[in-house]
Order: sequence, then C-alpha cells, then structure tokens
Amino acid sequence: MITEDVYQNYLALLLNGNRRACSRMVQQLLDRDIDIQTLYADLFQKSLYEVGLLWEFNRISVAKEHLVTAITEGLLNLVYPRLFEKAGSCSRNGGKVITSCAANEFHQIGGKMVADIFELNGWDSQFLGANTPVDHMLAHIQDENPDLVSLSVSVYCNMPALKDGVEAIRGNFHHLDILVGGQAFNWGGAEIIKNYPGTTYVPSLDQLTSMIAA
Ligand code: B12
Repeated sequence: MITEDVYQNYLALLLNGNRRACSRMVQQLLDRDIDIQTLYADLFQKSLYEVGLLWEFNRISVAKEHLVTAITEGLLNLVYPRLFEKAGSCSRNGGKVITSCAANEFHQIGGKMVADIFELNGWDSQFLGANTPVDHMLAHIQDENPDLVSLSVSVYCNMPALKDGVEAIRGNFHHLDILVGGQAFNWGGAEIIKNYPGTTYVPSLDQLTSMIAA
C-alpha cells in the first residue's frame, strides 16, 4: 500500500526533478516487498495522471512533464530485478504475448506496464514500445507466432490507427486473440471494438490480472 504521505512526498520530489531521491523512495518500497502492480498504479500511474493535468492547465511546462516522464521510465527499470525474480518463481504458463502501442501512439509507459503484468503472471512477454508501424507488427507476429497480442492507445485521435492495427491482425492471423486498452477509451471506442471477433477491450490492470492470473 502507498500512503497519501508517501505519494505526496514522491510527487514533490518528482516535480522537483530529484531523480536520486525518487529512486531511493522506490527502492525502499521494493525492499519492503511492495506489490508491483500497486507500485505501478498507485505511485507511477497516479503521479503521471496528476502531472498530465498540471500540464493541461498550464501549471507546468512541457519540459517539466518530459523530465517527470523520463524519471519515471528510469524508475521502471529499478523494478525489473524484482519483476524477473517474482516472474521466475511463478509457474510459466507456456503462453507468449506481444504488447505494442498503436501506430502514431507515443505514450508507452502504460503498454510497458501491461507487458510486465503478463511477465509476472507466467507469460513470455515481449514489448515493442511506441508507434509500431502495422506492417512491421504483422511481420513480427509472423516470426514470433504469439498466443496473444495486446495493443495500447492513449490519445483518442489514434483510435483509427488502433482499429487499422486490429483489422490487419485479424485479417492475417484469423485465430489470434487481441486485447486492447489504454486511456483513449475514456473518450469512447469500446463499442466499436465489440464488432471485431476475438478482440476484447480491457479497462484496467486489475481486470487484466483477473483474466490472465497464473
Ligand atoms: C508522458 C505523456 C506524454 C509523453 C509520452 C512519453 C512516453 N515515453 O510515454 C509525450 C511527450 C510523448 C506525450 C505526447 C502527447 N500527449 Co501526452 N501525456 C503524457 C502523460 C503526462 C502521462 C502518460 C502516462 O504514461 N500515463 C501513465 C500510464 C501508466 O497510464 P496509461 O497510459 O493510462 O496506462 C494504464 C491504463 O490505461 C492501462 N492500459 C494502457 N494500455 C493498455 C493496453 C491493454 C491491452 C490493457 C489491458 C491496459 C492498458 O494500463 C496502464 C497501467 O494501469 C499523460 C497524462 C495521463 N493522464 O496519462 C498525457 C496525455 C495522455 N497526453 C495527451 C496529449 C494531448 C498529448 C499530445 C497530443 C500533446 C501534443 N499536443 O503534442 C501528444 C501526442 C503524441 C502521440 N502521437 O502519441 C493527453 C491526451 C488527451 C486525449 N484526449 O487523448 C493526456 C491525457 C494529457 C492531458 N491531461 O490532456 N505525452
């Protein structure tokens, strides 16, 4: 659990660009064996959403938002030794999943978390990062033959790109299951996804975990 005090302390350090102190705090939480999903949702995601609002209302600059994002991406790397230790101690389910952002989608932290949650739940999980062109994603799927593909979209204007990706995967790999998610769906799109067979919108990490739990 992340207390409000810990969260506020962390947010202040983050907004001050104090990477070293943020790292120390996260390392302490990891040393106390904090649940990784809680760390992702209640510290990293919560602070990035708050920073997004500060940016939207012109309370911080684009430069400050970039700084916060870069620090957070570094902090995710601190989690990896623990992530792979935990993933190694749970039974592997033999499934392979590829997670990617939609074409033109540059928000990659949410997708990275999704890929990590799969790893923690026993999957062989690959993350392709931001803005993967559809033809290259198809070629990668052909090479890797995954059991599942998950796609992330954050900005609502990228919803057509997500749909193009889903249609292309469905057209080329008829039986491959697809999960989609990301905060773009806060502005709509879930209804349209229902029209694509084998494609499921998953609104949160909690729901993802209950679907795939090892
Ligand atoms: C950092 C950031 C950026 C960075 C991203 C860098 C990076 N390395 O990722 C940069 C600078 C590139 C950027 C650019 C832009 N951004 Co921006 N950005 C953000 C910010 C502050 C944080 C994003 C983030 O990491 N959030 C934390 C993650 C963990 O949350 P998440 O993505 O929602 O993911 C979680 C869930 O959604 C879910 N999930 C996500 N994907 C999937 C997939 C599956 C399958 C499942 C099951 C679950 C799932 O699980 C995740 C963990 O819980 C947000 C604010 C916000 N509210 O998020 C704005 C925000 C997303 N950006 C916004 C905007 C407008 C833009 C720009 C258009 C700005 C501009 N004018 O250029 C561009 C668009 C670029 C593009 N083409 O993609 C708006 C979007 C509004 C909208 N209506 O769509 C936001 C919401 C800011 C705001 N308050 O207005 N941005």
